[in-house]
Amino acid sequence: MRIDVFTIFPDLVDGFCWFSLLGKARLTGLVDLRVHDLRSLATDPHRSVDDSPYGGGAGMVLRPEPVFEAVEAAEPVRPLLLLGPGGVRLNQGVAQHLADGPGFSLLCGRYEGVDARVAEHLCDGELSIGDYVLGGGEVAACVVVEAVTRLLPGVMGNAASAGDESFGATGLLEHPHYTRPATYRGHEVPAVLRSGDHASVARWRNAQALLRTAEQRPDLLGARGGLTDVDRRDLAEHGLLERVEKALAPEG
Ligand code: JCQ
Repeated sequence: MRIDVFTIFPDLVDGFCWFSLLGKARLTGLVDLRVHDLRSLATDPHRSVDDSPYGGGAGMVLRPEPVFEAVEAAEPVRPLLLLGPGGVRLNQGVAQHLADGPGFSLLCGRYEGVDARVAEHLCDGELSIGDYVLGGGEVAACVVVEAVTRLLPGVMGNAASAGDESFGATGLLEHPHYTRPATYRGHEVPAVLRSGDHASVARWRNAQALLRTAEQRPDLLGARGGLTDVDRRDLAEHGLLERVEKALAPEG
């Protein structure tokens, strides 16, 4: 997959994206990530990329020329998405949609905003990572690149991991995880996980995932269509059915 990122802080995005499994995926060629400096084609002595807003007001606006010229020179893979709080909200479905395609590009906004002609006449859409304002789109770009690339076949170490987890096939939060030691500061790992009974472990994990989701993110269970007969069975086996139904009741 090819990804192009346009930013005035290329080292920040490129550096982050060399770490961990994403860095490995770049080394093996699974991910062709190209980070472009918006200043590289600015020709004026100060290589400025911003200017004051027409109509007045505080702050600066990212100028159209360096952005159009950097993008046209790179011929990035489309869609080109402008990162900013006004965009389509990133979630696991959006990440999967991007992972299913041949690639995409990201433009990192900065200052008080980006000249509106960039969004209207250069970009193909806008993408947000949440309802808060950042100083610039660079951290948001790292979030999008990581969320998408880890879904690519071969990027994660274990092929099953990506589908097993929160918001994967189940649409639930994950069950709790434990590792050694079996007792830490008096807190024990649940006995079922050490029983070697894989079917029991699977039913316990489903019950725990349902409990966590019902109590912390009941909206996710609603979106999934509520409890199935199997869910009710697994919860009842562990004495959790009433607690989960209470958490899902209209009053919460
Ligand atoms: C991304 N949620 C918040 C900052 C202006 C497009 O114009 C701007 C973009 C930014 C950076 O992005 C965010 C953001 N998702 O703040 C200012």
